[in-house]
Amino acid sequence: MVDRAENRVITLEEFIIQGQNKFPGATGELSQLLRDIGLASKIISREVNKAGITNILGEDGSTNIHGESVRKLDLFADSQLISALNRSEITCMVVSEENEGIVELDSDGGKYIIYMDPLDGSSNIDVNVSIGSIFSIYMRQSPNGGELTEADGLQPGTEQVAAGYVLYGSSTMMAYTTGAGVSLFTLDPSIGEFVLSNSKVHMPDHGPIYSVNEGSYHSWNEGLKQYIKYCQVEDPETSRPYKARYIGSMVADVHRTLVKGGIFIYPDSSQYPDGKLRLMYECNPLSFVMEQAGGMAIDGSGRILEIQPKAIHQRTPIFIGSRQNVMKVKEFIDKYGC
Ligand code: FDP
Repeated sequence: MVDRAENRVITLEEFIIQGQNKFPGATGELSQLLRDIGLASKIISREVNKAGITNILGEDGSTNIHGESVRKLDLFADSQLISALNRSEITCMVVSEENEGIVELDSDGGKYIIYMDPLDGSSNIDVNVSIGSIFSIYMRQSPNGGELTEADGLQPGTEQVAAGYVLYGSSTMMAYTTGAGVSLFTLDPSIGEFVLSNSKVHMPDHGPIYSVNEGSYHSWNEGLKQYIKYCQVEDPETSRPYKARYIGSMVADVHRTLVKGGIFIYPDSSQYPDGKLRLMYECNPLSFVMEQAGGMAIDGSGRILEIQPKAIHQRTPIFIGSRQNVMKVKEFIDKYGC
């Protein structure tokens, strides 16, 4: 966004510093963390953009802890983010989708805990479809420098101090929240900076779009089947039939939902009894962003952010998007069962 008053662009760096200055007691560490993530994602964006001309497309031959084949770009993104977080020594714990356990850091004296999915939507990497990075930031609960406890690592999403994502699409965008609204930045390749596009993202309360992998229809519960039928019925008064849009990269599907409204669903099913998507580094951060933009995110019964996690790689069903759409799907689940 051009700052009309001063008629100039505002970079991510400046915006973060302006935010920090509003809190005179702030140590600047959270700002540093956001800047580190911003820098790592610029490097990832550069590699994503030239993926076809460098030897970085394709699988690296291994599988990750979830049994999915690992792409070389996944590993590149993972190592860029970890080294950015390692450098500033303000992080005590990092959990990444790519690593089974907690990532070893050079120093564990910091006060922040990071959960991240370095490259979400990896099955889309080789076909030039939008992918993204997701991050979620918590404060440690135990005293700095001591042993980390379970209470540090397994905090509900309501305790996030910041969260966001970077979308590597037709342009690279970064959205984040620190709990006071959502800010959206676009990477301007000519100056190599994220530039503010919208400092107060507010999503539509309703949107005529549903997003779900309909190939799994027969493994869904009755409530969801009935809701999707409802979306397909013709009723101009309620803008139905809705459009179906499914990219298959959660970041890209959620970003579209944030901008245009509607709903993104990854349900529990006979194939994935607990859902497929990960609570700590996919669903919590994107739910925090969505709620801060005026939307809603539930697991079918309650708020995603209130789930008490039991494991770092835990999965959850998710129904996320415009308030009216999410409340409507809940009506169907309550009526027909989940
Ligand atoms: P992917 O398997 O390509 O990494 O996080 C997993 C994820 O992508 C999400 O980004 C995406 O929304 C979902 O899985 C797609 O799953 P389906 O292929 O089962 O639709």
